[in-house]
Formats: sequence, C-alpha cells, structure tokens
Amino acid sequence: MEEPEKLNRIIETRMKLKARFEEKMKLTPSTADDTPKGSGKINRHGMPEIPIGQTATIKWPVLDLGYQPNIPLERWRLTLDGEVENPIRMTWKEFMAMPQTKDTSDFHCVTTWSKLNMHWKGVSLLDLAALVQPKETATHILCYGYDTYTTNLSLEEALKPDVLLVHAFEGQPLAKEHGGPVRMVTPQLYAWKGSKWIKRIQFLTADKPGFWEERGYSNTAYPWRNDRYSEE
Ligand SMILES: Nc1nc2c(c(=O)[nH]1)N[C@H]1C(S)=C(S)[C@@H](COP(=O)(O)O)O[C@H]1N2
Ligand SMILES: [Mo]
Repeated sequence: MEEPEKLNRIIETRMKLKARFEEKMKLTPSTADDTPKGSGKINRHGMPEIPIGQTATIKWPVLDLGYQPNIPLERWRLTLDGEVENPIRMTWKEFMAMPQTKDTSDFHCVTTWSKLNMHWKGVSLLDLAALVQPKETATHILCYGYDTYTTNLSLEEALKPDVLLVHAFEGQPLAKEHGGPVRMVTPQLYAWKGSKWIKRIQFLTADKPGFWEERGYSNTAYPWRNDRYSEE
C-alpha cells in the first residue's frame, strides 16, 4: 500500500475505533473512579500522583523473568494478528515509518515503586490497531515478549491514547534491560501490563490471562484502588 493511502486508512479507522470504544472507556476504573486513592498533587489524568501503597523513585529498577533477550534491529519483527482484517508482520523500518507519538507519563510497578514524568517516544497502540483493523468481534489483546512473557488487556484499556509501543526514553534509544528495542507502556495500569521486548499482539474475542494474571495478580491492575491481586 502507498504511504499516503496507509496514513489515511489509519486516521479514518482511528476515529472509528475511538467512537466504538468511547462508552466502554468511560467505564474503565481509571476514567470512572471519582474517589481514587493516593497522595501527592493531582496528575495529568486527575488522579493523585502517587497511588495508594506506592513510593516515588528516581532510579528505574529492572524487573524481568531472569532473561533479557537480545534482538538486533534487522531481525526485529512485530506481529499484529488474530481477530483483525489485515494481520501484519512489521520490520523495524515499517514500525519507524508509523506516525510517532511523544508522551510524558508515570510508571507504577506492583512491587510498590512509581517513577514519575517519564518522557517516551513511540507508536500508539491505537495507530497500530487502526492499521490492522480489529474486527467487530475483537474485545481483548494478548501481548507476547521475546522472552516468552505474556500479558492481557481489554481493548478499552489498550486503545487509550497514552498506551504506546516505545522505542525511546528521554531522547535515547530504549535500553535493552528496560525492554528495548521496543516495549509497551500502560500508564494508567500497573506496569506489568506493558510487555518489554514486545514481539506479538494478538487480538482476541475473549479475555485470556497472561503470565502474572495466571499467577494471582489482578486482571484489571488498577493502581488507585490497590488492585494488585486477583480475588480468587
Ligand atoms: N517481556 C517482559 N515484560 C515485562 C516484564 C517481564 O518480565 N518480561 N516485567 C513486567 C513488570 S513486573 C514490570 S514492573 C515492568 C518493569 O519494567 P522495567 O524493568 O523497565 O522497570 O515490565 C513488565 N513487562
Ligand atoms: Mo512489576
């Protein structure tokens, strides 16, 4: 497909996706919660800056499964598939040719540290979804990392404008220990919902728990309600 044609399709489908998920997005905890629990000044989403049970850190700790995959850019691929009209396997060049988004957001790890005001650059999941066009039946995604990690999200969370696949942090290429070349960030949910070394995003017709969700962590992962563990 020609580039201008591709961009038009992204813009058009992005508007349709926004309209389709608008009502559901309003009902997500991070939008609907009128008494969020936390401390500090109010953040960019109208939430207290430090969610309940969190402490702000300057350092950026590293959390992984004990293995940090090394993915040279020429071998890097990103697959978007499953319940979509146009599945794709992108090269690095194709990924970098997507519309680029810069955002400042916060990072809340369930192990109680929060790192505030992180400056990211990358591609929004909304734009990637607009490119592959989720079918009407698509409701969730499962994200896969090159290290075998998985994590799941509902589309009303995943398509929020600050959910990005980032390749740069503070103006520098994202370091390997933090998930470079490309990781996902989910600023309104605990950070385990953002896969480092992201490799594949599968669109699904039903929810499917990922690595930590299968091991007792909350499926919804909403920081301002201390929503760390699943009820069962
Ligand atoms: N692929 C992959 N993604 C992952 C993880 C992981 O082990 N593998 N850990 C998660 C957890 S628990 C957190 S808090 C953040 C940590 O990101 P950081 O190491 O850059 O701080 O990545 C999340 N994404
Ligand atoms: Mo975490």
